[in-house]
Amino acid sequence: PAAIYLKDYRVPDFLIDRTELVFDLDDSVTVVTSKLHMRRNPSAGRITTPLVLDGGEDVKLIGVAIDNYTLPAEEYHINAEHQLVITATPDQFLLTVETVIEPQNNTRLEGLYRSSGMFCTQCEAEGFRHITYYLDRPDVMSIFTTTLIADGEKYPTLLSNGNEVERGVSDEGKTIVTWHDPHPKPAYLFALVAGNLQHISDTFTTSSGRDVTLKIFTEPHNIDKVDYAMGALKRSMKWDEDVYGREYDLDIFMIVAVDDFNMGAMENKGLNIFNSSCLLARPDTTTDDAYLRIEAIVAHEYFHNWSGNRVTCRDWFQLSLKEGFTVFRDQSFSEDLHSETVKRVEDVSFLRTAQFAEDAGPMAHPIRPASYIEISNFYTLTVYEKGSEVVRMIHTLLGAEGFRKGSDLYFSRHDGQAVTCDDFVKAMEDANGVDLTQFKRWYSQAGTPRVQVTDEYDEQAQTYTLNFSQMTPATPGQPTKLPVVIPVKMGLIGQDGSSLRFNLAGETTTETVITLTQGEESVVFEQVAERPVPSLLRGFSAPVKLSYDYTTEQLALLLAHDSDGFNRWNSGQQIAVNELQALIAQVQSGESLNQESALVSGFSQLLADEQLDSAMVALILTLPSVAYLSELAEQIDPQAIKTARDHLKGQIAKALSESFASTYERLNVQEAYQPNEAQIARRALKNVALSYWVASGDEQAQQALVNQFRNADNMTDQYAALATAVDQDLEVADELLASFYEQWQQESLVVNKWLTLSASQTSAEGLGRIERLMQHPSFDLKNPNKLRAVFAGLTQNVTLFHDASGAGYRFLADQIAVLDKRNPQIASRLCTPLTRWRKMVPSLSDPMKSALQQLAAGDLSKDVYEVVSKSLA
Ligand code: HT7
Ligand code: ZN
Repeated sequence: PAAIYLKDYRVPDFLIDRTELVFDLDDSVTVVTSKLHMRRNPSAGRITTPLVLDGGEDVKLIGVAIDNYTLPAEEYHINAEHQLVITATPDQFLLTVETVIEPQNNTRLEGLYRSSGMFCTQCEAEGFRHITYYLDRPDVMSIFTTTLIADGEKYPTLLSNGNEVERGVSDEGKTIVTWHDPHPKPAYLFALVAGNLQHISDTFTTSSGRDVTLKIFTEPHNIDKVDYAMGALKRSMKWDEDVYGREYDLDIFMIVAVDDFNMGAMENKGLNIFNSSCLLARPDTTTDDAYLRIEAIVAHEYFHNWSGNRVTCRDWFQLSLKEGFTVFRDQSFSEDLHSETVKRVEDVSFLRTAQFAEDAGPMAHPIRPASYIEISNFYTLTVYEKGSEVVRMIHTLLGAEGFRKGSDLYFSRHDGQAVTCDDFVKAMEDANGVDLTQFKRWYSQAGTPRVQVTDEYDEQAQTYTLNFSQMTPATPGQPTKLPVVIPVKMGLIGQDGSSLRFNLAGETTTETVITLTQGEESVVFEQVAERPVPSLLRGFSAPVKLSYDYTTEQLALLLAHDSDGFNRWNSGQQIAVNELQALIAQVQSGESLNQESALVSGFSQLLADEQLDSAMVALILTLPSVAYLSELAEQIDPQAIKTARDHLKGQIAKALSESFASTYERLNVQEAYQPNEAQIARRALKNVALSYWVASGDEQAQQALVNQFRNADNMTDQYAALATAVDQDLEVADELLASFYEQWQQESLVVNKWLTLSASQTSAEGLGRIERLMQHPSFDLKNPNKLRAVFAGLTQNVTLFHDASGAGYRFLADQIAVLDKRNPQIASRLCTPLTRWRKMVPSLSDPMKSALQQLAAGDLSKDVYEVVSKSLA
């Protein structure tokens, strides 16, 4: 398959002013009649090109007409890329195209498909072409009118974008509903839903006093799980008005939950479609983490109404324009509504674990990639999470007010347009009178920059100098890199833990942002009263790997006293990383393992202080994950990492067993479940304490765990108990897993948790266990959530997946090959663990590479081909 390049972008030859679609939905075939009001694009400057409309192998063409003239076969053809080519057209015309599709046989879940008896769509990025022939590119924006015709008894709910404008009954007694969306949009934002759904309704009055109807639809059995999402939607609408001055622009906003969905959710104009796992919530079936995630995703999709829909992308290389910006907006929303530091720690942990790994692997790409084979492969952590960090750095450099001036200008200047990342940065520059030319390297350079810091203190002169050097390692296709702009937010800490004052550029302060631009540079701080400990990269002000040679004592000082909450947490993590890396080396060389940990005294103080924020304490007590330690490793040895981590946890647990027990008892209070700040924090610390207490080997802890599992009235506590039993391989784990399934077998989303834990359990059955789970009645190959559940469990299962024989890797490769025939997007995402083969220890690297080679030898989709071939290159 051929690559597509950003440099080859050309404006479209034709425009579609209006799109009128009629869907005759039926269980056997769906007939789509499309009327496109088209004209040549005056800015294309080409007057004789043929009209080429995108299509798919699954679309059957019935007929084509231009104005009232039905085209004979010799005046059009379908080419090898499934495009409809019409040789000659007038400059302005009405194109009518009739096609037939079979949504019930659509297993790719792109275009129009059926999920649990309902019709739904997923058109981003290039799904619309699987519905009908179209100019399926984001810079072709059109006004859509959509008519749905269906059996009203089977499909009483018939939805599309915009406002409902007409309703009637056909001669055959079918229901006919017409929707009109007045806002021009690209086809990727088109949506329809037809089903037998229930909904809840609410209203939101916008800041200018307009009432908007809000509706959330689900299958009837889930209607008791949508209230939380409705609250989240209203909070999001208010926040976007308050913080960005953005009002909603239609009379109705709808959300629909579907079970089979390739990603989390989709921001279709006025009709968001959600994976039910990202929308449905009830205390007994949903964990605290999931509540917060649901709120963030509802917000994310809602925020796209401006950052993505009103102002959209010119082409798919600009994906981060809408995704990076919208992730930044949803992260800021959650920071504002909850604890800013906790949210930042969680987001940074995720970035450093998963995005840094992507940036160091064979699929590394800039947030604005220069080429792709399959765009679905570029909905990545780099485009989303690193993209958000890049927008956050602009926010840091300009300040909140300057950033708001920039976003106001961006939205007003480009409303109704399809634009580029350069346009976004230009609006920020113009609104603030700044030059971000060098900053834009973040958009074109892949890889995670490394920043080395050394220092000198001159006691006589009371000056303190920080020396910075930066370099970005080579990534595929980018052997050399230029220095980037790195905002380093920082302060200086005195030996007693106080924030030291200093003078920089004539200003006396305790905190500043240094903006690095060179390969090497130094900054001199004056009037520094004593040798400080630097607190660097506060709030993780840039997505870089910063290193400074801290002693354990200095890290402990920062952990106890830094005024920046993020850096307090980070210092604790750094102590743990240092100890774990030493332990990993000991495991690998067969030495006996360290029995001392500097964390014991720090953790003991944290547990003793009941005034501290429990959520922060829970985060600090959580040791770096196996995945994060793998990212940091030169060569990944998963078993050694796990052994080291289990050892350190056990050591801390034994030393502080009583403190963990009393913390657990103190926080184990009976209360009516609420997903609020205070309760979430309390449960987080309680469950971390439980997991350490159990790891200490105290039998009472096991009893407490079983009691919590059996008596919990909420999923957070029940799941935490079960996960700890499985993680620590307790004898009771099998019994608890069986009872969990028994209790929740009717709740598909809870069964997914059971599938993941079951697949992650160490057991003598080996891969037979995974095969058995895939044969289980609750498993469904069509459902991406079930696939993700089982494969997440397998790949976290260090013993099983990383077995030295390579059987785990081969098993995954075999499953990907089978799945690729049904759903290439999901198959391609499952390849990620295998792409790391170059970083594994030699004994695992070879079998992992062989599994990839075995996959490469098969007949692959574009999606899987791109990932596998780039990984082996
Ligand atoms: N903008 C949405 C992306 C999306 C998607 C992309 C490819 C295949 C399936 C998909 N479903 C949703 C989601 C978002 O970022 O808001
Ligand atoms: Zn998004």
